[in-house]
Amino acid sequence: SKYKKDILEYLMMHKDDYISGQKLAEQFNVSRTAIWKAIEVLKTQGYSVESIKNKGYRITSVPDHWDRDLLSYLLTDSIFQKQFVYEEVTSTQTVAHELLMEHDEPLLILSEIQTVGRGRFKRPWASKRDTGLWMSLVLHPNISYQQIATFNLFISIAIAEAIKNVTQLEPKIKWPNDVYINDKKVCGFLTEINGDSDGVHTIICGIGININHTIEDFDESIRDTATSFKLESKKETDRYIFIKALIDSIEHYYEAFLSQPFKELKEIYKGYSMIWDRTLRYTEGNKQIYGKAVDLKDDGVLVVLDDTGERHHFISADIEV
Ligand code: BTX
Repeated sequence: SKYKKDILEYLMMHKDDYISGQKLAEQFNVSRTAIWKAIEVLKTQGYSVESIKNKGYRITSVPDHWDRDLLSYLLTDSIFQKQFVYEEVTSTQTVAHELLMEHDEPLLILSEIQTVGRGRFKRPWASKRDTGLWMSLVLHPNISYQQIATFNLFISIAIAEAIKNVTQLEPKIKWPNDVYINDKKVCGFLTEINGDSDGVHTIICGIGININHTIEDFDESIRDTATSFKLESKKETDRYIFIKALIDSIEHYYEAFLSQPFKELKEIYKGYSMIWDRTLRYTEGNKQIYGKAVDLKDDGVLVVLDDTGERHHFISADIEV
């Protein structure tokens, strides 16, 4: 239906009121039949629409799959005005790399399922249907290669804060690329860049978050190490409420990333961090050590002290918890 998006937006904007078919027809200058058809489309797409005689229509619940029109309504004020929503892709990162060739503005790419979701170092990222949030964001900063080093730090605060606000759980950042809840991985993200001799011009940030997974939704291989909001909070999270909070938070911290040195957010970051005061195994390339993180430098470098008192510097490492 041509009018589904308009009517959806109107009903969402007046979520607590009943809106009559007559009123909608006048609002959009179409027939009552056209309105009725659009409401039927909403229903087939998973919206519950209450319809009361002499009062009108009201949306009582939204679908549990991603609907691009609802997303676009929620992100009306966002910098991500170009949104791409898919049923299935290999990886939203791969799609993002293709799309950015044709678009110069910020992009948001979301898919219900990824068949070849990927983590760092070509590791697989499990991306089951309807349960999580598998998303890539394309941003166009004008920054130096040196500046990009702290991007992940800002993004991880943004993710942790959104999780905390929406779920009331206690997310912890595992430097450099993950967010954990109760010592289990709930989110992984990765940042890829395009640049030239002048610096970085494109960031492609892929974020995977386990939301409504039950334990059976995870493969054996990650069942002991992965978790979801639902497993931790014992309740479903509305993915639309979460994505809205997440995008708001990311925009806020992206703005901070562009305008403030990381130094100013270091204490907030440390407050969310889970690696302090613990002896952990650090692996970077061929190098492997056991040690305790003792400092995070302003440029994002992590300082780790090993048993013998030697200091090691990491810009990115795998940490075993
Ligand atoms: P990573 O390399 O730190 O994490 C990958 C590792 O995490 C895997 O080897 C596996 O052990 C474990 N793992 C895999 N899937 C899950 C899961 N769903 N929950 C918890 N643990 C898991 C972190 O990489 C970066 C992941 C980014 C994923 C996003 S999703 C949207 C975008 N598209 C895409 O292909 N990747 C990014």
